[in-house]
Amino acid sequence: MGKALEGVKILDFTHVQSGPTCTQLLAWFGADVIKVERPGEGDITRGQLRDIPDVDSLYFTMLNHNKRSITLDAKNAKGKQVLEALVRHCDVLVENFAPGVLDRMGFSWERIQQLNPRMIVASVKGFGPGPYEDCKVYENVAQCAGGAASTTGFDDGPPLVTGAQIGDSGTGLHLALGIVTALFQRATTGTGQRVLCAMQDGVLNLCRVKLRDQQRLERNGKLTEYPQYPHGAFGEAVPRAGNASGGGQPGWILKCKGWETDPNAYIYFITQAPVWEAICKVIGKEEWITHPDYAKPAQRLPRLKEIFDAIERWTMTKTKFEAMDILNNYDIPCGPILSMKELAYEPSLRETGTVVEVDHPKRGKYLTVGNPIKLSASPSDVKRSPLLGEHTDEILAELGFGSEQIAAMRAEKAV
Ligand code: CAO
Repeated sequence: MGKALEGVKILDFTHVQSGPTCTQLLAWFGADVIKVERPGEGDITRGQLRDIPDVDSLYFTMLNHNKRSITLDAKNAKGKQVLEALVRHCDVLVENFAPGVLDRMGFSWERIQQLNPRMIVASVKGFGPGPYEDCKVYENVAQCAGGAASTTGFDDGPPLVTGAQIGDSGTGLHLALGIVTALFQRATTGTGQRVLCAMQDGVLNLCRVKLRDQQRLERNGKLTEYPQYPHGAFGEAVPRAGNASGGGQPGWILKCKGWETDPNAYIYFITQAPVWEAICKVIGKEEWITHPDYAKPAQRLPRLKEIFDAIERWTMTKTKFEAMDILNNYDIPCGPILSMKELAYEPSLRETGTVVEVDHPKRGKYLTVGNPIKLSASPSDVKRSPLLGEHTDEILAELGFGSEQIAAMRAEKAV
């Protein structure tokens, strides 16, 4: 069996992170992803955060696997001609330019439909229609505008952004789903459509549980599983909840042996109701199993701080891995705080292809995250990212341009 998206041709007009994460996913599933870049410069991330002089950065290489690269100047007449040929040739155009850029290039939705009525045009923008629709947006702006920052951090501190790229990579994931859905629908309608993912919307979708809590707060004036309950005050909006679990089973991050020197010697501990008895036995608090203040989940809610303090006195006597082993014997949900170093060298992640070593002609071997979505009949092989314009001639030939035309384009720096 071939790859799931074999035969699908993607005109990848994306840059930086949000768009490239989307097209990388499609490439892993077997689509032919043709990355269009500006001659001489390419995607700005090729040169950002470089760890080796004059070599494509990890920022770029880790977001652009399995793609081909063609350079063309979309503002040059010959470059435009190539872009038109690509629009006719491909099934999907994916872009994440600032609002209005594609129109200014002369590739409005109407023009694209004239060229190829089957084409799906998929866009990431910072905001959907509304007061901010013309704004440029980067990751942390989306985290702030989508509700993540106001609900992340501790109550007595400022809003916090998270290291997980929920604005960029999160929106890229949403867009990939929109694209395959539109492709699915095109199979019956025969026509393309536009797919829009606004980063604010994507972040808010991932913060759905906080909008849930906003409404619970407005109805009841308090959130009983939040650390502010019962002694702190609640305002009008969902407060920052520290490390409290977002669900119905209370959890917190607790110190483990070595926390004084190791910043990641911590474990996430969930006091799941069905294993309460086991938790009490493990930490030596058997009296809490039947005690009227602790036996039932609702009775425990006002006492969570005291409960987690007691559990922490136990976790501090174990390393996070020892605690994990013991707790898992009792099905107590918990998770070690793993550093990037630990993840990079975790053998099981290498075995599943989630962490992959890739060889690059200029940088040599480097680690990347492989496709986290595993299809049983269509596994993903991670291939290195293309050098700038590596496939220009090959793609131009596929589009039907002859060698003289290509030479003329080169002379004009159109490609
Ligand atoms: N040939 C010729 N011109 C090209 C080109 C090509 N191959 N590729 C890009 N360009 C030009 C565009 O035409 C545009 O020119 P004009 O402004 O004159 O029309 C110009 O490059 C810059 O495009 P941009 O405004 O998208 O890029 P920027 O670096 O100024 O902004 C970003 C970057 C990410 C803030 C903006 O693209 C954006 O808001 N995108 C949507 C939201 C998004 O995806 N954000 C996440 C990015 S990842 O963190």
